[in-house]
Amino acid sequence: MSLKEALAATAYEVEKALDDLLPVPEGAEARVVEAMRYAVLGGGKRMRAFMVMEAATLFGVDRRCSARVAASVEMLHAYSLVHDDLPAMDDDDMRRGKPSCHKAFDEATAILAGDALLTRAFEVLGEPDTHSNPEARCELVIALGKASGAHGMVGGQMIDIASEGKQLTADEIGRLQALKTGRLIQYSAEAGAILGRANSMQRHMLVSYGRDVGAAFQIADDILDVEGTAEEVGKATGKDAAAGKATLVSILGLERAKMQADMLAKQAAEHLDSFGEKAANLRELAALVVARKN
Ligand code: GRG
Repeated sequence: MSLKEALAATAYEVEKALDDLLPVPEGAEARVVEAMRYAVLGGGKRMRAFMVMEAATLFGVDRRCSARVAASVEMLHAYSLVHDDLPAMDDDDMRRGKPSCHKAFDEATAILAGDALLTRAFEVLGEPDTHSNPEARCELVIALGKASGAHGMVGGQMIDIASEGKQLTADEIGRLQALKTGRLIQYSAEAGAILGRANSMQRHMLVSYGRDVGAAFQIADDILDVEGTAEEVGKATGKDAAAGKATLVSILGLERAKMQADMLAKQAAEHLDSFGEKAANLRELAALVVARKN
């Protein structure tokens, strides 16, 4: 199976898991679940989900378990996109090629849908079907909390907001991006190791892989913001420059930024040497992340 086929097959599997995990209730609260489903189903590259599933495959984890963790990560990711698109944040009308959640529903519903996606993500991780070992479930919950909270993704978003109009150094931008984007991608690889009860060296290798893929991904995203069109990317482009936001592209220039992303993707793949052929898809994914057009 080619990487493209593997990505499509995993996306299908995770879509099914998300559909099952988000049933629409009776009653007036149905609207928030409809908004959650609107935000998380039927879109996105499912790159984080693929990383969870592929990393778990290295340890022969049951795919029904890893699909639940992949679905949790996609719920958490979707929450961040819904909240990031709100008028109080980035104020974006389009996401994944369709109206953003607050445009399709309303602002209050979008806030609630984001909140409920976040909480459902943790609930799913804690449920016995996710792993027979409660210690593994606790580790999944704690690591996701660290990756997504004030010392992770939300912290990165706070730094981003607090830095508006300021000239950041390359190191400061690197830290901001490692928190805002990188930590959840890193978690996606680490979650596979947690599910597989990997030893500390294997877990460390997957964490390093996730960290470098996350950094490469963000540089590629900044490059797309400069070079991509809204049709290709599924959201407005040119936003960083319009907002006067410093990125590694604005500091290093396009060519050096591309070199840096390529270097990180190569380094990410090298962290997986000890896993041999079984990690071929994850290695190819690292290359795809920097070559992508959306
Ligand atoms: C908690 C409000 C809040 C925000 C956290 C992650 C984040 C910060 C905001 C999301 C907006 C954003 C542009 C983040 C940068 C990371 C990024 C490029 C996300 C988009 O990820 P993709 O390309 O999206 O994987 P798909 O749609 O393919 O899932």
